[in-house]
Amino acid sequence: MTLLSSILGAANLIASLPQSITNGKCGSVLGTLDAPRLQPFLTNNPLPHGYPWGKRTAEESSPHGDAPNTGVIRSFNFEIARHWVAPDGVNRSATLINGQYPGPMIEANWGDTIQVTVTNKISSPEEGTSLHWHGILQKETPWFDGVPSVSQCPIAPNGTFTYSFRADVYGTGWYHSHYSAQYANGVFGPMIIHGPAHAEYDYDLGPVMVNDYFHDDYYAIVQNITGQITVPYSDNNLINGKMSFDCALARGRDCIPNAGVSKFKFTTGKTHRLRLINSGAEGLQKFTIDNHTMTVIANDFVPVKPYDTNVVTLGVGQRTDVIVKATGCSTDAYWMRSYISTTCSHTNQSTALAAIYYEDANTSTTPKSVATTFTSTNCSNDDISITEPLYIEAPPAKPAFTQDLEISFGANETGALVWKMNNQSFLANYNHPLLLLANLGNTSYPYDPQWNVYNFGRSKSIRLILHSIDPFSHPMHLHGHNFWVVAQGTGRWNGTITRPHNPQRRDTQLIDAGNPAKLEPGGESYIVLDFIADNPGVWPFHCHVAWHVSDGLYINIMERPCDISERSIPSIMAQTCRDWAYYSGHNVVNQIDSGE
Ligand SMILES: *[C@@H]1O[C@H](CO)[C@@H](O)[C@H](O)[C@H]1NC(C)=O
Ligand SMILES: *[C@@H]1O[C@H](CO)[C@@H](O)[C@H](O)[C@H]1NC(C)=O
Ligand SMILES: *[C@@H]1O[C@H](CO)[C@@H](O)[C@H](O)[C@H]1NC(C)=O
Ligand SMILES: *[C@@H]1O[C@H](CO)[C@@H](O)[C@H](O)[C@H]1NC(C)=O
Ligand SMILES: *[C@@H]1O[C@H](CO)[C@@H](O)[C@H](O)[C@H]1NC(C)=O
Ligand SMILES: *[C@@H]1O[C@H](CO)[C@@H](O)[C@H](O)[C@H]1NC(C)=O
Ligand SMILES: *[C@@H]1O[C@H](CO)[C@@H](O)[C@H](O)[C@H]1NC(C)=O
Ligand SMILES: *[C@@H]1O[C@H](CO)[C@@H](O)[C@H](O)[C@H]1NC(C)=O
Ligand SMILES: *[C@@H]1O[C@H](CO)[C@@H](O)[C@H](O)[C@H]1NC(C)=O
Ligand SMILES: *[C@@H]1O[C@H](CO)[C@@H](O)[C@H](O)[C@H]1NC(C)=O
Ligand SMILES: *[C@@H]1O[C@H](CO)[C@@H](O)[C@H](O)[C@H]1NC(C)=O
Ligand SMILES: [Cu+2]
Repeated sequence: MTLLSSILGAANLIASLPQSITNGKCGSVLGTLDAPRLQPFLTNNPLPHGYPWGKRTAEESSPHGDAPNTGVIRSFNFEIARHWVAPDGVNRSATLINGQYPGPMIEANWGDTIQVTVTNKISSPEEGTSLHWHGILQKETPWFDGVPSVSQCPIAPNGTFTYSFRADVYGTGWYHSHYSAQYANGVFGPMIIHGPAHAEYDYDLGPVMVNDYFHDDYYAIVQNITGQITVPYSDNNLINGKMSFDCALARGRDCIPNAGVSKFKFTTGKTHRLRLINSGAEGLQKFTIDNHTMTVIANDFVPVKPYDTNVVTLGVGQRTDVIVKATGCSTDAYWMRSYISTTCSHTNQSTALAAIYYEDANTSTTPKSVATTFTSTNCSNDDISITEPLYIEAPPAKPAFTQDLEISFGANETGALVWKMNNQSFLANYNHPLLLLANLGNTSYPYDPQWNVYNFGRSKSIRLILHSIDPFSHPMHLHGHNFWVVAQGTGRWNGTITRPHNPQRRDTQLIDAGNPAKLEPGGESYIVLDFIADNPGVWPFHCHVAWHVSDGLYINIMERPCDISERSIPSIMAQTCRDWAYYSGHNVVNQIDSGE
């Protein structure tokens, strides 16, 4: 019997393993019926006009320009170390934060300061680390963006580093290690920032993290694929860190069948907010709920005018907030399903399942609902003509600078097969973070073309026209900004902008697969991204597929370098580099990939 038919056909849905073995011994309740519903905001704040953000509203305040400053600090202590866990029943050594898989939830109000003290206890073997706060703009603190070789040196083994930044956007986010592909080992978690309401709903069920899952250590995977054409197949697909596995495929590892799936509660007639996050390494997800329609209300940190769908497409790094009306009866149970697209990605077990129980349902029963059929099999996000931001904002009619970028795959000068942007693959140097060099006035690196720095000088606005002819889709993520997606499609862009007064905005967008068999102009795919250069710093723009960024699909955008040199950077940044220099001078750092 296959895994899915054994789960779907089971008499009851009682997990064979406790939460402490599947998701870590330190008290994570994510994915269990004990997970608390979230409140509209944290109340231990000053509440001018009744809200932490005062009179600001989603319709009239820019979600990325008008952040309040509440003066409230939310502190967290994160210890990163290796632990044995079995999220799907296969016992493996993972790299976890505070012993939890996924990592602890960060929750804050818009305008609060999030302060996270990270201690690197990764041992046997030791590794550097650093944490990136996906989607946070970091306008006041570009050095806390968490990218080794760009904004900081890695945190050395046994080292401690405190990130401190404003929750300058609101909605559903996540954080993850940006050191090599380390996050695929478990170094990630949800980050929820409460802001002005922009849709009505009764209950906030909190994060729903979906991710492809690999039993092997990320290091072994990267070692196997770097410089080659091999693609790794994920072993499983998880919702909030849970799913069962077919132990016949465990390749000799300890495996316990029926480890258990995540469970959620619905209340008849009520509306429920689900915060979908693709925290995977490679897999593009198609998310559905049997017999229920979803209303999309935000993409990444950008609220949108609500629209209905029966399937949500999520590239790696993307988030979508949906509202689901509980239209069933009080004793009903339904399946939530997320599929790794086998057209767009590579997996040996595509389907993740979680159970939804209505208020009077027996929470041990196996749902008997029928899967939603959907026709969206492409590797694109929803059509940008239907994803309209709630807060209206037009890009400049004519960008100050336009940069064409061509994605390709091929041999580098030493014959390794790598990903390239404009014929150059990225390779990091952990010892020389670009932001710190730029702060010292050094913005030109003629001997280091592999750093892939695009210096846009004083340009006030930038347009990136990204082309691709290779047969993969790529979720492209820009740090420090929410870009406008002014166009996407196949062939050559003809200059037409979708909804010029208010195009789609977000921080990660899929570029669909090109068709290498078709000669131009038919075979290319493209996305066109505009942003205002209002954030002096060095901002990575990269594919979020862990294996692609490992193989160099990455550039650095240097924005307003003159303003970078005027910033006063905290001395902890230089100290972290001295500590890393000491560590790397006395130990071999096996940088197997681009570094990111
Ligand atoms: C709930 O379902 C389980 C499994 O089918 C069953 O063993 C149990 O008796 C049921 N509980 C109630 C209260 O009906
Ligand atoms: C997983 O393996 C480790 C190391 O062999 C062992 O200490 C631990 O008890 C195992 N966990 C389970 C649930 O079998
Ligand atoms: C880190 O601490 C552990 C335990 O004290 C020690 O064994 C290890 O050598 C230390 N590593 C470094 C790089 O200092
Ligand atoms: C690496 O490749 C070898 C040879 O193909 C294979 O036996 C091994 O399982 C692979 N390891 C991982 C982690 O993919
Ligand atoms: C080519 O890529 C390989 C694999 O990432 C790397 O080790 C090597 O240094 C690269 N060569 C050059 C010239 O950048
Ligand atoms: C649920 O969906 C199935 C399959 O599409 C359909 O047959 C059934 O009528 C639906 N039930 C409800 C309660 O909507
Ligand atoms: C996963 O799928 C690939 C491609 O179909 C196959 O070569 C490989 O053997 C599979 N691995 C396992 C563990 O089933
Ligand atoms: C891909 O599918 C989505 C639905 O999920 C649709 O909105 C979009 O138009 C499709 N894109 C293309 C290029 O066909
Ligand atoms: C791309 O780079 C390679 C060296 O890695 C060089 O041989 C080749 O001429 C370049 N191609 C183009 C079109 O610039
Ligand atoms: C800038 O930094 C690069 C990389 O460390 C170095 O090679 C170069 O000499 C520096 N330039 C100046 C003017 O210091
Ligand atoms: C440009 O492309 C868009 C989208 O493919 C199409 O709808 C439009 O008709 C084209 N306009 C011109 C002038 O070719
Ligand atoms: Cu990619």
